[in-house]
Amino acid sequence: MAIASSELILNPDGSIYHLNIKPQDIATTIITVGDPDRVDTVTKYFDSIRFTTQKREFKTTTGTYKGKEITVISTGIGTDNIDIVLNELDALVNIDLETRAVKDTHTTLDIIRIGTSGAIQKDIPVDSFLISRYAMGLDALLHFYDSKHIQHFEIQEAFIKHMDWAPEKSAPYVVSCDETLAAKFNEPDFYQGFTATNIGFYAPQGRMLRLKTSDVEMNDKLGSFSFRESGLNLRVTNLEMETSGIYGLAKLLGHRAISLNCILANRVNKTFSTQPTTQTEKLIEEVLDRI
Ligand code: R1P
Repeated sequence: MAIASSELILNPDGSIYHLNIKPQDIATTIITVGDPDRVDTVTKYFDSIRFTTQKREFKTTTGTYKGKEITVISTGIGTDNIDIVLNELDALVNIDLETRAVKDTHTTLDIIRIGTSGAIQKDIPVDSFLISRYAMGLDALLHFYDSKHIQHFEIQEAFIKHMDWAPEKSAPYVVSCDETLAAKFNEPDFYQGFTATNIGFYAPQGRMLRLKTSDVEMNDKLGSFSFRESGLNLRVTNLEMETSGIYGLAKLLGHRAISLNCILANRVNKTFSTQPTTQTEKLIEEVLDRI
């Protein structure tokens, strides 16, 4: 059945609405970064580039790295943008944009986020690398999708209780990475993380400049949460703004996703990296060589 033009919006040249790209413009391995300027920082390592475009915060470049075709796309900040990027990337491979019908055969994308983040555990230092094995979504995105079957309810319930989570905030949801892709990012090079994703940078991550947060103990409680049941031993390791949305939507849409973070701040020790650009670039090099 054809999807209406109001639901699947295409530009006059046939490209998808926000990303401004066509099916032939992307590879099946996709690296996402937050900052549009970071796209070039990744693709400068490529052997060759065959496509590049930008619309709003969504810059896309496709090329090859050591012979492997990869697309790098910037998402901007937040899970609201992740909603657009994941749905539109999926539409490019799994919907026939001419007939507007879902294709009979499914194409799986490998989606690899290379991001930056702040640790909320004392022992995870700035400049270290972390893979998010799980994500705690504090951002509500997944609740708008039929998604209960991919959420980890036991962890969610324990978290809500531990945090004394205020009911006026959206219910936390827990989603996980793709284990196959994650297997390439083990200790000691990568901390194995449980990443909390929230909808803002300041109060939603416990920062107070001139405004007081509604729960001044939020980060302390986040840091002291632990879940030791069902063969799991989890603690919340870091805070950022995209991973839960990527994991949730990738799983629902049948794609494989991992999120890799360069830890730039330690919120407990109150430290910030003195070499954020160099370290983020080191993470990029690591990731390109492992995927
Ligand atoms: C906030 O400064 C931004 O940086 C982090 C957060 O998730 C948020 O997007 O990630 P990126 O560096 O990947 O954008």
